[in-house]
Amino acid sequence: MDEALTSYRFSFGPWNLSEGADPFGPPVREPFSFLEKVKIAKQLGFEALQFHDDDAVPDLDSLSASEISKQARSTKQILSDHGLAAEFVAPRLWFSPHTIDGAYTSNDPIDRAYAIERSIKAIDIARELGTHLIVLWLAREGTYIREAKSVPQATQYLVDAIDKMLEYDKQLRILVEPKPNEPTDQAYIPTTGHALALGYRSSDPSRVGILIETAHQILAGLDPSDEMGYALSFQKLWSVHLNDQSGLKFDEDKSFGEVDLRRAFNQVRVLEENGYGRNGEYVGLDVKAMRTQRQEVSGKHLANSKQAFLWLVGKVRALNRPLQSELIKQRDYEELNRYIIAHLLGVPY
Ligand code: XUL
Ligand code: MN
Repeated sequence: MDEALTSYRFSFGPWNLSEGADPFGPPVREPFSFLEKVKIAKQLGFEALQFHDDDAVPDLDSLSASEISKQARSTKQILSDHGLAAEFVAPRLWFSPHTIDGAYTSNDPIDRAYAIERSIKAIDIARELGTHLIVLWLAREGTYIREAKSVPQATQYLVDAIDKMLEYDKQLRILVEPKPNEPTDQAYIPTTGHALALGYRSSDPSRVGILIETAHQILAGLDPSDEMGYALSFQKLWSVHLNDQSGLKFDEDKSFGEVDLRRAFNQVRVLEENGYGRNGEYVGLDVKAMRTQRQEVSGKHLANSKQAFLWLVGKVRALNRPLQSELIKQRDYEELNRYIIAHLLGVPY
């Protein structure tokens, strides 16, 4: 590989190695221990893991500050022993009874205080794991019915929460992961544009960026590569959750490229053309193993997604750029279309 070209580093979250439970049925596989997950990550050539705060420190709500740091240090030790880094920590603000009606935007001040406290704990954990990145997937910040909350008020609560985190740790960088719905009917920060604007309302916009997940963009009726390009133009694309999604339904988290190879190609193209990864950004995955996979082959969605990404990097690098430019100049997009299809299929053009 050319030295000047990006060589990508990959990450995923331990929740991506799961037991196959869905809302209609129980687990169908034995769980892997955290250590086993770390070994799988290493064996598949990943360089970092992503964390929910309680992936790193289970049951953290029942632990003291010193117990939390002790457990976080022991998680960090396992990572270091296997040559893995922690990419980010995301406070899990959607499990506790305090987050039933939202976390930062709950109507109950006690719940809002819990959300901030929990986020501060996530920051402490991130520090122990050696990362300055916090991801906010704002799972329950929205409403089931419009009349239940005030949007300007909720937006202010979100800005205030971000400001408190930025104030607590001066090295912290926050990545907002937008998603339009699920579990809420309508989320308050559904798109890249909303997330970006929220960051610019904060006390330090230079420390608020975006994580874009493929499936979330599709659920919002948007094109993932265009959204990535938009965030890149603001230098705000600090992580990605690559996966795939078949139409407008629940968040499927399918393997990258599984549904629409050309859509996957364009995501890789926009990342590659804009130097994604050169400032240390990881190519993150958020993919779910099919419920039908047996446990011993339930890591293949990770291997396949990474492989698909790398194959598509090859396709992007092998694009006939002079031909592309010429067809753009002639405005012959039908011919460009034909060339791209031939290129992706690997048939003579
Ligand atoms: C939810 C989702 C989360 C975040 C991390 O749809 O994508 O896994 O990526 O909390
Ligand atoms: Mn995600």
